[in-house]
Amino acid sequence: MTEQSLFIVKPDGVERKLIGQILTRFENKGFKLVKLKMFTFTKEMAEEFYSVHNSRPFFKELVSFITSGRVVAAVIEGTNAVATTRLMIGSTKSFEAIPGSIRGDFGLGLTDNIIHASDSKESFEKEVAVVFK
Ligand code: 3AN
Repeated sequence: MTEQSLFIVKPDGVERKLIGQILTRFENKGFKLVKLKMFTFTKEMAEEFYSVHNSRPFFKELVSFITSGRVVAAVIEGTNAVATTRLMIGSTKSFEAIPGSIRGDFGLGLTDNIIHASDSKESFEKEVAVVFK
């Protein structure tokens, strides 16, 4: 089923010059890039973007990290985009992520885990509205 998803190269990924390699993986996989934007999250945007996590103990750290530098957001389109993108990014804890996944190949961090991707159609719709409004 053709659908869309969103991913964000986080400040650590931008700082480490991984934007090109990450976009290439999605293009090589067969996804079409339909929107692309480089920007810095404001605190308000970040709190809205991560609102599902606002009662978690790591919420402040998460907002502080995502607002710490420029990010690149992309909307991609293709078969099974949400689930396939989650497979491509790997587990939340980069140190446990399977080699071959983006987190598995490029990092060891948890808060600084290189990339975010929508985990459902509902998250995608909410996240697009925050980032591409
Ligand atoms: P994912 O990004 O794999 O969907 P979520 O949605 O569980 O992971 O968490 C959102 C973000 O919150 C993660 N990308 C990570 O940066 C951060 N995070 C998740 N769990 C923790 C934790 N236990 N401690 C610190 N940060 C965390």
